[in-house]
Amino acid sequence: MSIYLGFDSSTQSLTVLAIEIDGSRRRRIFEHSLEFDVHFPAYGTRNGVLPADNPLVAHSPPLLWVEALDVLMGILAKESGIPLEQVCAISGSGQQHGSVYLNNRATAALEALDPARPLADQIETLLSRRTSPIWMDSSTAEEFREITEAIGGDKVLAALTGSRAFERFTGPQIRKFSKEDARGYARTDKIHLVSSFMASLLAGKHAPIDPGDGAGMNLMGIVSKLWAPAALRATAEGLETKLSDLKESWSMVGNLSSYWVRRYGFSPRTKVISWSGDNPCSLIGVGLVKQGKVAISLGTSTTFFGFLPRPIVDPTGSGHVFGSPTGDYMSLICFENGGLARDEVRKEHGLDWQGFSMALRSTPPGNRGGVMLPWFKPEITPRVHQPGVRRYHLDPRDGAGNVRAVVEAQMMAISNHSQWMGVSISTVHATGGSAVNRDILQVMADVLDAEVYQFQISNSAALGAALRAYHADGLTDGNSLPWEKVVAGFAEPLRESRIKPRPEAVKVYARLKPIYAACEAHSLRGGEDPSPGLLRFR
Ligand code: XUL
Repeated sequence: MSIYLGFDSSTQSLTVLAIEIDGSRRRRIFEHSLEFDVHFPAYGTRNGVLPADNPLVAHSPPLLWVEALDVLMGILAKESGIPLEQVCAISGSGQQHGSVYLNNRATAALEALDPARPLADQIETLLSRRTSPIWMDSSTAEEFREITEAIGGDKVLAALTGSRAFERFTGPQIRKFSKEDARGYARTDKIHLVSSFMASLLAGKHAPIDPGDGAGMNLMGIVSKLWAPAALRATAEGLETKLSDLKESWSMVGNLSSYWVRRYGFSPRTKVISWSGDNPCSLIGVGLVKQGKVAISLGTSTTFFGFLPRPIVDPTGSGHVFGSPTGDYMSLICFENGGLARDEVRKEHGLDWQGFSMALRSTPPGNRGGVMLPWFKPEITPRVHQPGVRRYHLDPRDGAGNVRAVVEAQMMAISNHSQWMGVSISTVHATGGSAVNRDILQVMADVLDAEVYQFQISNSAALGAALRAYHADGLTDGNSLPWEKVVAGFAEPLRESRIKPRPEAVKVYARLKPIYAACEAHSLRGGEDPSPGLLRFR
């Protein structure tokens, strides 16, 4: 019997998922989440993010993640009933793009963590930047333009790194830090992603960055999977000496540091496997280990992604190619106005989640031509700098209409902006917190004209991380298990969960999707007024 742990360090919470594998018997044995705002109110975060005057700025306190890891390990030791000394390997998933900045005391201090003292107290003095810019930050427009120009344009950067520059990507974020706080940047000895930072805490040494998460930085060659010197030069001086190494996703970082062994009773033989980004981990957690199907993750962000055998670049510039933890690739588009936008509408109209579902059920597909552009926060896809909800033929006081409008908008945006991937979508694997809501998934099925499946474990990022730990544990023992076998029995969609597209609704959305695109164009680029089209649609 072998036990594996997968962590998910996300925007709003830290989760751990434990799986047990005993021959063909595979089961989840424990899952626990700590919501940052609720469990660690002293950090003052809202939805995991520090309040800021500038709506384009989104930072989180890295010490919060450190403390959450310590507390969650304590819960594993005291409340889970898991024999911790039997945990073979641990891996994890981190919110992508976020970065953590450490000074030159970190290397020695990580190796000598004192199990008698809380971890956060020991990490505090190692930070050369108190806060971490995260994926919701869109304050680096100037820097991403400078990087793009220095490298020779969007197309060159996209071909080199898999994405043109994006505000939230780590390269533009590092450049901004180096410009605004040159001394802080000079004091920085090591820059980590959330994923490699958390892995470093576990292993008690600097962990490498994997190509899954490394691709979200505008710094890694997407084909070579090495740091791209031209991108480093365009970003900040001396960057090549500050980044952690890039290594395959299945690399063993080391054994669990004695901090965890002595403080909580793990075995010193427990392996720490490289962490990856949450989307690459989810790819594994929903079983997308070969080409064909696609997944939609309904978390704080909404992401749409699929497995790719080779990197292809989005000619429209809104999508990304990341590494897959299998060693292949994945395509992805990301929407910032996901879970929080749905929640905003729900709260605005005084509804609970049941009321939200009822509203979806009581309104017709197409919402009688009432359209919302749900840009509560700056949007990534399409790029929206000035946040603000836009409505067409939709009364802001109409609760049910606004509920349907926000969900339809999210699904139509996915459909319209994913065309570059060139995949014909017939089946969608739905994951993330909101994937438990079948009424939301019905809209997804109708808009995309695809069958939608749910999973037994909705935190596919934590599951993917635990499965990656299992896979890598085998590899380090000379046992190379095919990925289909790794994910079998866990990351399989529930057959009985199938939600079928309804032909009448599919026809409605085939007419509405181009009008939705016209609303976006009207609002962002001063395109033609979509009202006549909407009135005809009604
Ligand atoms: C992906 C992205 C988000 C974060 C959320 O590019 O920015 O999905 O990974 O944690």
